[in-house]
Amino acid sequence: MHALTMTRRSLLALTVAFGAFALAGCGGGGGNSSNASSNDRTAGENANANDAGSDQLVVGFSQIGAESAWRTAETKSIRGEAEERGIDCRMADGANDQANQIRSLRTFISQGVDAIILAPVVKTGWDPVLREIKEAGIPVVLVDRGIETSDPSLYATLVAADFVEEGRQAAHWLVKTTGGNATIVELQGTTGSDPAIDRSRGFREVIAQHPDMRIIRAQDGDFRRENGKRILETILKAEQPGTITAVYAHNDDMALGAIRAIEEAGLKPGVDVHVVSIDGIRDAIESVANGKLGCSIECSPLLGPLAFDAVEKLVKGEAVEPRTVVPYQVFEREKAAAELPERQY
Ligand code: GZL
Repeated sequence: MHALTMTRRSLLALTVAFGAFALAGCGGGGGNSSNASSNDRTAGENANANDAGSDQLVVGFSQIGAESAWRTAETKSIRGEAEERGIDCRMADGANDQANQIRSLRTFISQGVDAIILAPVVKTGWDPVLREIKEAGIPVVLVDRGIETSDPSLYATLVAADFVEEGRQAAHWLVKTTGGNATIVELQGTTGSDPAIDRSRGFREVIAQHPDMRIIRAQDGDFRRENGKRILETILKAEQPGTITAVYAHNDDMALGAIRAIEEAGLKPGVDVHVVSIDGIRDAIESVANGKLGCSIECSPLLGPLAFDAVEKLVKGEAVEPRTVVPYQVFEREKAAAELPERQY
């Protein structure tokens, strides 16, 4: 175990012990209540990351929420990997609210965790709490989404896909499929989030070279399937029949919701309206294989191994790469059909 961690944790253990004694003297209860769920400890034991003598790594994981199948797969990967490695991973579900995530990060500081994994719901507003984490000497690994910061030293590394490239790939497929002529609805991810900003940017960069590719509606669906359906229903009712010929969704969940709306409007997805999205979740691969979803650009959620490789290096004081770009693949019909039997998520 890293010497720094031992010192910090022992010091914290002593402080908590003294504090509890003092509180008990005042009739208070000691310990920190925390909304960070832990695999095997009660709130009272959460007062500090670990007994001073234990050498089990304790990692605080601030997860965005559970808005999509992709998110569920990511959570499973990170928790599963911690289990594999015998790491006490305490996940706090942010319910897609940055204020919740910031509160959980402060709980992790008070618990004296050895490292923090953060999936930041939006790009901005993290510097103050990241400075507090840095002052506490706790390394931070960003997964899945990046942030804007005035001080890049506030986190050690970012493990995420290249969202701009994903947007470009989606546009290339749509240009190829429609011959460069489409009237497009864009279903956007959470406003202010790294993937929503960059998937929009990459897509627009490519279609700007094709004057007959026009985005006539763009709306935030928060990466949720029910929103994709609701937004498309409204737009199909508002526009003249045949106006909308393509949908670009920032994730598969919204695309699959949109496909439901297209069919309920009596239209044929893949014929009347071409749909392209990003993630590569199993439901989407199935939909591509049966010709409803046209293409899904994979953005792997299986980030657990990479995240904990970085954590284990950092707690030993070893250097890590500042950025790991998670590779993608493009699933069109034939490749999707071949992939289905093996699909992990
Ligand atoms: C991408 C991730 C996005 C997925 C969505 O790394 O942040 O959030 O594309 C998820 O499905 O909700």
